[in-house]
Amino acid sequence: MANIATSPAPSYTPFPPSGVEEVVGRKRFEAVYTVVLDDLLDNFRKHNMPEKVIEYCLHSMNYNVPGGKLNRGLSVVDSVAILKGRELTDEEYFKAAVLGWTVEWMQAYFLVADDIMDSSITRRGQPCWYLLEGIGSRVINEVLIMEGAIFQLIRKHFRTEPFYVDIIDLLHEVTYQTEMGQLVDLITAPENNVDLSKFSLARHSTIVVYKTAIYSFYLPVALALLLCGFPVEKRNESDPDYFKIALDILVPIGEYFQIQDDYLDYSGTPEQIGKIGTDIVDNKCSWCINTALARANPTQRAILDANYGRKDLEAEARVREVFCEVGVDAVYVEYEAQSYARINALIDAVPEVQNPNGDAVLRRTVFRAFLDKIYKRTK
Ligand code: DMA
Ligand code: MG
Ligand code: MG
Ligand code: MG
Repeated sequence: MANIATSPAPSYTPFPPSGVEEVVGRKRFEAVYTVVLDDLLDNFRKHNMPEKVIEYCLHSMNYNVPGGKLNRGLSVVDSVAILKGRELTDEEYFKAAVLGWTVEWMQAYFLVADDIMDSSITRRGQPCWYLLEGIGSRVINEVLIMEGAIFQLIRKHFRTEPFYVDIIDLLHEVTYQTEMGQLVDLITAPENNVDLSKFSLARHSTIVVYKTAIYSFYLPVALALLLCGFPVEKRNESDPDYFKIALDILVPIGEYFQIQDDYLDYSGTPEQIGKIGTDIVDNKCSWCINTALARANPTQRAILDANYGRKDLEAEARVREVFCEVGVDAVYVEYEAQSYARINALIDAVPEVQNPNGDAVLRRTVFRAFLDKIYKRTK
Protein backbone atom coordinates (compact mmCIF):
# COMPACT_ATOMS: atom_id res chain seq x y z
CA MET A 1 0.00 0.00 0.00
CA ALA A 2 1.14 3.51 -0.74
CA ASN A 3 2.52 5.43 2.18
CA ILE A 4 0.18 8.28 2.77
CA ALA A 5 2.02 11.16 4.36
CA THR A 6 0.95 11.98 7.84
CA SER A 7 3.70 14.44 8.71
CA PRO A 8 2.63 18.02 9.46
CA ALA A 9 2.84 20.70 6.81
CA PRO A 10 6.36 22.14 6.54
CA SER A 11 7.00 25.46 8.24
CA TYR A 12 9.60 26.33 5.61
CA THR A 13 8.15 28.34 2.72
CA PRO A 14 10.43 27.83 -0.26
CA PHE A 15 8.39 30.20 -2.42
CA PRO A 16 8.38 33.58 -0.71
CA PRO A 17 5.70 35.74 -2.31
CA SER A 18 8.02 38.47 -3.47
CA GLY A 19 10.71 40.90 -2.46
CA VAL A 20 13.86 40.48 -0.47
CA GLU A 21 13.77 36.73 0.18
CA GLU A 22 13.31 36.02 -3.50
CA VAL A 23 16.36 38.12 -4.37
CA VAL A 24 18.39 36.38 -1.68
CA GLY A 25 17.26 32.98 -3.00
CA ARG A 26 18.35 33.90 -6.48
CA LYS A 27 21.70 35.25 -5.30
CA ARG A 28 22.43 32.09 -3.36
CA PHE A 29 21.62 29.99 -6.42
CA GLU A 30 23.74 32.24 -8.65
CA ALA A 31 26.68 31.79 -6.29
CA VAL A 32 26.67 28.08 -7.15
CA TYR A 33 26.93 29.02 -10.84
CA THR A 34 30.42 30.43 -10.27
CA VAL A 35 31.45 27.19 -8.56
CA VAL A 36 30.23 24.91 -11.34
CA LEU A 37 31.64 27.21 -14.00
CA ASP A 38 35.03 26.91 -12.27
CA ASP A 39 34.65 23.12 -12.30
CA LEU A 40 34.19 23.21 -16.05
CA LEU A 41 37.10 25.56 -16.65
CA ASP A 42 39.34 23.45 -14.37
CA ASN A 43 38.49 20.51 -16.51
CA PHE A 44 39.72 22.38 -19.59
CA ARG A 45 42.91 23.24 -17.68
CA LYS A 46 43.40 19.64 -16.65
CA HIS A 47 43.48 18.78 -20.33
CA ASN A 48 45.98 21.60 -20.96
CA MET A 49 43.62 23.47 -23.24
CA PRO A 50 45.05 26.81 -24.49
CA GLU A 51 44.24 29.83 -22.30
CA LYS A 52 42.45 31.54 -25.22
CA VAL A 53 40.11 28.57 -25.56
CA ILE A 54 39.34 28.68 -21.85
CA GLU A 55 38.60 32.40 -22.05
CA TYR A 56 36.33 31.80 -25.01
CA CYS A 57 34.52 29.02 -23.20
CA LEU A 58 33.98 31.30 -20.21
CA HIS A 59 32.57 34.00 -22.46
CA SER A 60 30.25 31.58 -24.27
CA MET A 61 28.88 30.10 -21.05
CA ASN A 62 28.42 33.51 -19.42
CA TYR A 63 26.59 34.80 -22.48
CA ASN A 64 24.20 31.88 -22.74
CA VAL A 65 23.65 30.19 -19.39
CA PRO A 66 22.93 32.52 -16.43
CA GLY A 67 20.81 35.35 -17.89
CA GLY A 68 17.32 33.83 -17.83
CA LYS A 69 14.55 33.77 -15.26
CA LEU A 70 16.21 30.70 -13.64
CA ASN A 71 12.78 29.24 -12.88
CA ARG A 72 13.78 25.73 -13.92
CA GLY A 73 16.98 25.67 -11.89
CA LEU A 74 15.47 27.26 -8.81
CA SER A 75 12.62 24.76 -8.99
CA VAL A 76 15.01 21.91 -8.28
CA VAL A 77 16.18 23.60 -5.07
CA ASP A 78 12.67 24.61 -4.02
CA SER A 79 11.30 21.14 -4.78
CA VAL A 80 14.00 19.43 -2.70
CA ALA A 81 13.17 21.71 0.26
CA ILE A 82 9.44 21.01 -0.09
CA LEU A 83 10.01 17.25 -0.40
CA LYS A 84 12.15 17.24 2.73
CA GLY A 85 9.77 19.62 4.47
CA ARG A 86 12.54 21.66 6.02
CA GLU A 87 15.36 24.03 5.31
CA LEU A 88 18.31 22.42 3.55
CA THR A 89 21.78 22.04 5.00
CA ASP A 90 24.53 23.79 3.05
CA GLU A 91 25.60 20.52 1.49
CA GLU A 92 22.04 19.56 0.50
CA TYR A 93 21.50 23.03 -0.94
CA PHE A 94 24.68 22.83 -2.97
CA LYS A 95 23.82 19.44 -4.49
CA ALA A 96 20.30 20.57 -5.36
CA ALA A 97 21.67 23.75 -6.89
CA VAL A 98 24.19 21.83 -9.02
CA LEU A 99 21.30 19.76 -10.39
CA GLY A 100 19.38 23.00 -10.90
CA TRP A 101 22.22 24.42 -12.95
CA THR A 102 22.31 21.32 -15.16
CA VAL A 103 18.70 22.12 -16.12
CA GLU A 104 19.73 25.72 -16.84
CA TRP A 105 22.61 24.42 -18.99
CA MET A 106 20.17 22.24 -20.89
CA GLN A 107 17.84 25.18 -21.36
CA ALA A 108 20.78 27.29 -22.60
CA TYR A 109 21.87 24.95 -25.35
CA PHE A 110 18.33 24.15 -26.43
CA LEU A 111 17.70 27.87 -26.79
CA VAL A 112 20.91 28.54 -28.71
CA ALA A 113 19.87 25.84 -31.20
CA ASP A 114 16.21 26.87 -31.15
CA ASP A 115 17.05 30.46 -32.06
CA ILE A 116 18.96 29.33 -35.13
CA MET A 117 16.13 27.05 -36.25
CA ASP A 118 13.48 29.73 -35.53
CA SER A 119 15.55 32.53 -37.17
CA SER A 120 15.21 34.54 -33.98
CA ILE A 121 16.94 37.86 -33.45
CA THR A 122 17.10 38.43 -29.71
CA ARG A 123 17.04 36.30 -26.58
CA ARG A 124 16.92 37.44 -22.96
CA GLY A 125 17.25 41.03 -24.14
CA GLN A 126 20.46 40.53 -26.12
CA PRO A 127 21.30 39.41 -29.67
CA CYS A 128 21.04 35.65 -30.22
CA TRP A 129 24.42 33.99 -29.82
CA TYR A 130 24.53 32.57 -33.36
CA LEU A 131 24.22 36.09 -34.79
CA LEU A 132 27.33 37.43 -33.06
CA GLU A 133 30.27 38.18 -35.29
CA GLY A 134 32.65 35.29 -35.84
CA ILE A 135 30.43 32.57 -34.42
CA GLY A 136 29.11 31.01 -37.64
CA SER A 137 28.85 27.24 -37.81
CA ARG A 138 31.12 26.89 -34.79
CA VAL A 139 27.88 27.21 -32.85
CA ILE A 140 27.18 23.54 -33.61
CA ASN A 141 30.14 22.44 -31.50
CA GLU A 142 29.27 24.95 -28.81
CA VAL A 143 25.82 23.44 -28.40
CA LEU A 144 27.45 20.02 -28.07
CA ILE A 145 29.98 21.33 -25.53
CA MET A 146 27.17 22.81 -23.45
CA GLU A 147 25.39 19.48 -23.48
CA GLY A 148 28.62 17.70 -22.52
CA ALA A 149 29.17 20.16 -19.67
CA ILE A 150 26.04 18.82 -17.99
CA PHE A 151 27.48 15.33 -17.78
CA GLN A 152 30.85 16.65 -16.60
CA LEU A 153 29.10 18.38 -13.70
CA ILE A 154 27.02 15.34 -12.81
CA ARG A 155 30.15 13.20 -12.95
CA LYS A 156 32.12 15.56 -10.72
CA HIS A 157 29.45 15.90 -8.02
CA PHE A 158 27.42 12.66 -8.10
CA ARG A 159 29.71 9.91 -9.38
CA THR A 160 29.70 8.00 -6.11
CA GLU A 161 25.98 8.39 -5.37
CA PRO A 162 23.75 5.32 -5.69
CA PHE A 163 21.44 7.28 -8.02
CA TYR A 164 24.27 8.46 -10.35
CA VAL A 165 23.14 6.27 -13.23
CA ASP A 166 19.48 7.25 -12.67
CA ILE A 167 20.37 10.94 -13.05
CA ILE A 168 22.24 10.28 -16.28
CA ASP A 169 19.44 8.11 -17.61
CA LEU A 170 16.84 10.74 -16.74
CA LEU A 171 18.81 13.51 -18.45
CA HIS A 172 19.30 11.41 -21.58
CA GLU A 173 15.62 10.45 -21.73
CA VAL A 174 14.41 14.00 -21.25
CA THR A 175 16.90 15.37 -23.77
CA TYR A 176 15.73 12.92 -26.40
CA GLN A 177 12.06 13.65 -25.75
CA THR A 178 12.71 17.39 -26.05
CA GLU A 179 14.53 16.83 -29.33
CA MET A 180 11.54 14.84 -30.60
CA GLY A 181 9.31 17.77 -29.67
CA GLN A 182 11.55 20.22 -31.52
CA LEU A 183 11.46 17.90 -34.54
CA VAL A 184 7.64 17.81 -34.59
CA ASP A 185 7.56 21.61 -34.11
CA LEU A 186 9.89 22.16 -37.07
CA ILE A 187 8.42 19.55 -39.41
CA THR A 188 4.92 20.93 -38.76
CA ALA A 189 6.15 24.39 -39.78
CA PRO A 190 7.96 24.01 -43.11
CA GLU A 191 9.30 27.33 -44.41
CA ASN A 192 8.11 27.21 -48.00
CA ASN A 193 4.94 25.22 -47.72
CA VAL A 194 2.32 26.96 -45.63
CA ASP A 195 -0.70 24.70 -45.19
CA LEU A 196 -2.86 25.73 -42.24
CA SER A 197 -5.12 22.71 -42.69
CA LYS A 198 -2.29 20.60 -41.22
CA PHE A 199 -2.55 22.42 -37.88
CA SER A 200 -4.69 21.19 -35.01
CA LEU A 201 -4.85 21.49 -31.25
CA ALA A 202 -3.95 17.80 -31.02
CA ARG A 203 -0.75 18.40 -33.00
CA HIS A 204 -0.10 21.48 -30.90
CA SER A 205 -0.42 19.41 -27.74
CA THR A 206 2.13 16.84 -28.95
CA ILE A 207 4.56 19.64 -29.78
CA VAL A 208 4.30 21.49 -26.49
CA VAL A 209 4.34 18.45 -24.22
CA TYR A 210 7.51 17.15 -25.84
CA LYS A 211 9.38 20.35 -26.64
CA THR A 212 8.67 22.15 -23.36
CA ALA A 213 6.68 20.44 -20.60
CA ILE A 214 8.97 17.50 -19.95
CA TYR A 215 12.29 19.31 -19.61
CA SER A 216 10.92 22.48 -18.05
CA PHE A 217 8.56 20.97 -15.48
CA TYR A 218 9.00 17.22 -15.08
CA LEU A 219 12.82 17.26 -15.15
CA PRO A 220 13.39 19.62 -12.17
CA VAL A 221 11.01 17.61 -9.98
CA ALA A 222 12.35 14.24 -11.15
CA LEU A 223 15.88 15.38 -10.28
CA ALA A 224 14.66 16.53 -6.87
CA LEU A 225 12.99 13.13 -6.33
CA LEU A 226 16.22 11.31 -7.15
CA LEU A 227 18.21 13.53 -4.80
CA CYS A 228 15.70 12.81 -2.02
CA GLY A 229 16.00 9.05 -2.42
CA PHE A 230 12.76 8.30 -4.26
CA PRO A 231 13.49 5.07 -6.17
CA VAL A 232 12.87 4.80 -9.92
CA GLU A 233 12.14 1.09 -9.78
CA LYS A 234 9.32 -0.28 -7.65
CA ARG A 235 10.53 -2.50 -4.81
CA ASN A 236 7.08 -3.98 -4.24
CA GLU A 237 4.16 -4.28 -6.62
CA SER A 238 2.10 -2.04 -4.35
CA ASP A 239 4.69 0.80 -4.23
CA PRO A 240 3.62 4.08 -5.77
CA ASP A 241 5.19 5.15 -9.06
CA TYR A 242 6.55 8.45 -7.75
CA PHE A 243 7.88 9.60 -11.10
CA LYS A 244 4.63 8.89 -12.92
CA ILE A 245 2.67 10.79 -10.28
CA ALA A 246 4.93 13.79 -10.90
CA LEU A 247 4.84 13.46 -14.70
CA ASP A 248 1.05 13.25 -14.85
CA ILE A 249 0.56 16.58 -13.11
CA LEU A 250 3.60 18.42 -14.47
CA VAL A 251 2.71 17.77 -18.11
CA PRO A 252 -0.57 19.77 -17.94
CA ILE A 253 1.27 22.54 -16.08
CA GLY A 254 3.92 22.57 -18.80
CA GLU A 255 1.30 22.65 -21.54
CA TYR A 256 -0.25 25.70 -19.92
CA PHE A 257 3.22 27.31 -19.70
CA GLN A 258 3.92 26.81 -23.41
CA ILE A 259 0.51 28.19 -24.35
CA GLN A 260 1.51 31.28 -22.37
CA ASP A 261 4.77 31.32 -24.36
CA ASP A 262 2.82 31.12 -27.64
CA TYR A 263 0.47 33.89 -26.55
CA LEU A 264 3.34 36.12 -25.35
CA ASP A 265 5.14 35.56 -28.67
CA TYR A 266 2.19 37.33 -30.32
CA SER A 267 1.15 39.81 -27.64
CA GLY A 268 4.30 40.65 -25.65
CA THR A 269 6.66 43.51 -26.42
CA PRO A 270 10.35 42.66 -26.90
CA GLU A 271 11.19 44.72 -23.77
CA GLN A 272 8.72 42.65 -21.81
CA ILE A 273 9.59 39.14 -23.04
CA GLY A 274 13.27 39.70 -23.88
CA LYS A 275 12.83 38.31 -27.40
CA ILE A 276 11.18 39.29 -30.66
CA GLY A 277 8.31 36.95 -31.49
CA THR A 278 8.77 34.93 -34.68
CA ASP A 279 5.93 32.39 -34.58
CA ILE A 280 3.75 34.07 -37.24
CA VAL A 281 6.51 34.55 -39.82
CA ASP A 282 7.93 31.12 -38.97
CA ASN A 283 4.64 29.35 -39.79
CA LYS A 284 4.53 27.86 -36.27
CA CYS A 285 1.66 25.63 -35.16
CA SER A 286 1.08 27.86 -32.13
CA TRP A 287 -1.89 28.15 -29.80
CA CYS A 288 -2.76 31.55 -31.32
CA ILE A 289 -3.12 30.38 -34.92
CA ASN A 290 -5.08 27.29 -33.83
CA THR A 291 -7.39 29.50 -31.80
CA ALA A 292 -7.83 31.91 -34.71
CA LEU A 293 -8.48 29.10 -37.22
CA ALA A 294 -11.27 27.76 -35.02
CA ARG A 295 -12.99 31.16 -35.00
CA ALA A 296 -12.24 32.72 -38.38
CA ASN A 297 -15.02 33.38 -40.93
CA PRO A 298 -14.23 32.54 -44.59
CA THR A 299 -12.83 36.03 -45.30
CA GLN A 300 -10.59 35.95 -42.25
CA ARG A 301 -9.52 32.41 -43.08
CA ALA A 302 -8.48 33.53 -46.56
CA ILE A 303 -6.37 36.31 -45.03
CA LEU A 304 -4.68 33.81 -42.72
CA ASP A 305 -4.03 31.39 -45.59
CA ALA A 306 -2.47 34.14 -47.69
CA ASN A 307 -0.38 35.79 -44.97
CA TYR A 308 0.63 33.30 -42.29
CA GLY A 309 4.21 32.07 -42.40
CA ARG A 310 5.45 34.76 -44.86
CA LYS A 311 8.71 36.51 -44.17
CA ASP A 312 7.08 39.88 -44.65
CA LEU A 313 6.16 42.49 -42.04
CA GLU A 314 2.93 43.55 -43.76
CA ALA A 315 1.74 39.96 -44.03
CA GLU A 316 2.51 39.53 -40.33
CA ALA A 317 0.50 42.67 -39.51
CA ARG A 318 -2.51 41.31 -41.46
CA VAL A 319 -2.37 38.07 -39.47
CA ARG A 320 -2.20 40.03 -36.22
CA GLU A 321 -5.27 41.99 -37.28
CA VAL A 322 -7.25 38.77 -37.76
CA PHE A 323 -6.02 37.45 -34.39
CA CYS A 324 -7.35 40.65 -32.89
CA GLU A 325 -10.70 40.52 -34.76
CA VAL A 326 -11.49 36.93 -33.78
CA GLY A 327 -10.72 37.77 -30.14
CA VAL A 328 -7.58 35.72 -29.46
CA ASP A 329 -6.88 37.98 -26.46
CA ALA A 330 -10.25 37.38 -24.82
CA VAL A 331 -10.04 33.63 -25.48
CA TYR A 332 -6.63 33.63 -23.83
CA VAL A 333 -7.89 35.39 -20.69
CA GLU A 334 -10.63 32.79 -20.46
CA TYR A 335 -8.21 29.94 -21.16
CA GLU A 336 -5.87 31.16 -18.43
CA ALA A 337 -8.61 31.34 -15.78
CA GLN A 338 -9.97 27.92 -16.76
CA SER A 339 -6.51 26.31 -16.82
CA TYR A 340 -5.71 27.66 -13.39
CA ALA A 341 -8.90 26.20 -11.94
CA ARG A 342 -8.53 22.89 -13.81
CA ILE A 343 -4.88 22.39 -12.82
CA ASN A 344 -5.60 23.32 -9.20
CA ALA A 345 -8.28 20.63 -9.15
CA LEU A 346 -5.81 18.14 -10.66
CA ILE A 347 -3.27 19.05 -7.97
CA ASP A 348 -5.90 18.50 -5.27
CA ALA A 349 -6.29 14.94 -6.54
CA VAL A 350 -2.56 14.08 -6.51
CA PRO A 351 -1.74 11.50 -3.82
CA GLU A 352 0.90 12.58 -1.28
CA VAL A 353 3.37 9.73 -0.89
CA GLN A 354 6.41 9.21 1.30
CA ASN A 355 9.75 7.82 0.10
CA PRO A 356 10.82 4.40 1.44
CA ASN A 357 13.28 5.99 3.92
CA GLY A 358 10.45 8.05 5.36
CA ASP A 359 12.47 11.28 5.21
CA ALA A 360 10.73 12.98 2.29
CA VAL A 361 7.18 13.35 1.00
CA LEU A 362 6.00 14.10 -2.51
CA ARG A 363 3.78 16.99 -1.43
CA ARG A 364 1.18 18.79 -3.52
CA THR A 365 2.95 22.05 -2.64
CA VAL A 366 5.67 21.08 -5.13
CA PHE A 367 3.15 21.39 -7.95
CA ARG A 368 1.23 24.31 -6.48
CA ALA A 369 4.49 26.25 -6.29
CA PHE A 370 5.06 25.77 -10.02
CA LEU A 371 1.55 26.81 -10.91
CA ASP A 372 1.59 29.91 -8.74
CA LYS A 373 4.93 30.94 -10.16
CA ILE A 374 3.66 30.97 -13.75
CA TYR A 375 0.01 31.96 -13.30
CA LYS A 376 -0.68 35.20 -15.23
CA ARG A 377 2.96 35.60 -16.16
CA THR A 378 3.79 38.38 -18.58
CA LYS A 379 7.40 37.45 -19.43
C1 DMA B 1 11.36 26.36 -27.40
O1 DMA B 1 10.14 26.61 -27.96
C2 DMA B 1 11.64 24.95 -27.06
C3 DMA B 1 12.89 24.59 -26.69
C4 DMA B 1 13.18 23.17 -26.46
C5 DMA B 1 14.00 25.54 -26.51
P1 DMA B 1 9.98 28.09 -28.61
O2 DMA B 1 10.71 28.17 -29.90
O3 DMA B 1 8.54 28.42 -28.59
O4 DMA B 1 10.74 28.99 -27.54
P2 DMA B 1 11.01 30.55 -27.69
O5 DMA B 1 9.66 31.20 -27.87
O6 DMA B 1 11.63 30.93 -26.37
O7 DMA B 1 11.93 30.72 -28.84
MG1 MG C 1 12.02 29.72 -30.59
MG1 MG D 1 11.21 26.82 -31.40
MG1 MG E 1 7.82 30.52 -28.37
